[in-house]
Amino acid sequence: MDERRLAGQTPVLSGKVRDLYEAGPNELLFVASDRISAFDHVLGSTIPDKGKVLTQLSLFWFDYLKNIVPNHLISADVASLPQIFQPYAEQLRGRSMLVQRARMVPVECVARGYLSGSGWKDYQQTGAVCGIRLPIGLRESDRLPQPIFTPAAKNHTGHDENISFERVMEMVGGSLALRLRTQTLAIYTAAAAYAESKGLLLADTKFEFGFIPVGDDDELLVLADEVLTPDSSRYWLKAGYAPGGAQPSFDKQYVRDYLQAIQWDQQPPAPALPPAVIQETQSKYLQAFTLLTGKAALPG
Ligand code: Q0Q
Repeated sequence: MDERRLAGQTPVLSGKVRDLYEAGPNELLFVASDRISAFDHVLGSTIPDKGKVLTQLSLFWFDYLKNIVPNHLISADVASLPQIFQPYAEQLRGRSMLVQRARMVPVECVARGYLSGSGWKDYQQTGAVCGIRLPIGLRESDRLPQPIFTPAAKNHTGHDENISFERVMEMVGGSLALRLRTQTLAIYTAAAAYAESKGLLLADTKFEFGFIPVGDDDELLVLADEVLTPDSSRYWLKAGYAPGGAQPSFDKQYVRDYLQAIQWDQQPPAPALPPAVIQETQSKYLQAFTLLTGKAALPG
């Protein structure tokens, strides 16, 4: 699907590369586009099948993790979508999920197994990440002694800001804060071990949780949003892992290298990508899909 959204339908929520549509009183339609963002900007080119790969990876991980944490997925079969979406079936096939509407927890639940990105920046400045003190002398991309919970929340400008566990407790209460940390680390640990067995290091990842109603007066905490995709996670090729500096992004390195080569000033409008970079990037997404799922091709 190109950068267009569903013609005639207005998303109830739109992100840079994904959209949410109303699909009923308790349902939403989560659609992953082929748009790609880099340095916080949506680029001028789409990557064919990117949205399908990311959706199929979420579906894979929801199933892999089903004994660890429930999730918001209802169905990924376009035939089961409400009638209003049937005219878009071909546009939605493979890149959409009908999900249960949840009362979202306003905390980005990030788990880190390695020191990278904002975690590396915070460590360089304070020796800690989200208030968690780390051993002295760690290098960029070093594996951490154990995975850490490093939550974030939207600040007043709408950007994610790392926050402490104490702040999470203030925001959602102590009991839920503990549940979020425990669940986040349990999911990360299981996913990272699986990914490493397939040759990929899961450096860090961001989960979103929400509550869905159960019966008349109960709620269930579920894993929502997309899960363990290259857009919500940092994946590195284990074979090339070399701490002491930034690692190549498994999926976006070609894009980043190109944008650096043309000396883009990171101001809009974001440039388009040359065909070779598009093809290489598409290939990397498909490679991630095959490595993790064992499937040679996307479903038809
Ligand atoms: C929900 N988002 C993310 C988002 C823009 C996705 C709200 N099951 C749910 C979900 C989900 N997933 C959400 N709300 C209620 N129930 C997901 C951040 C934002 C486009 C797509 N925001």
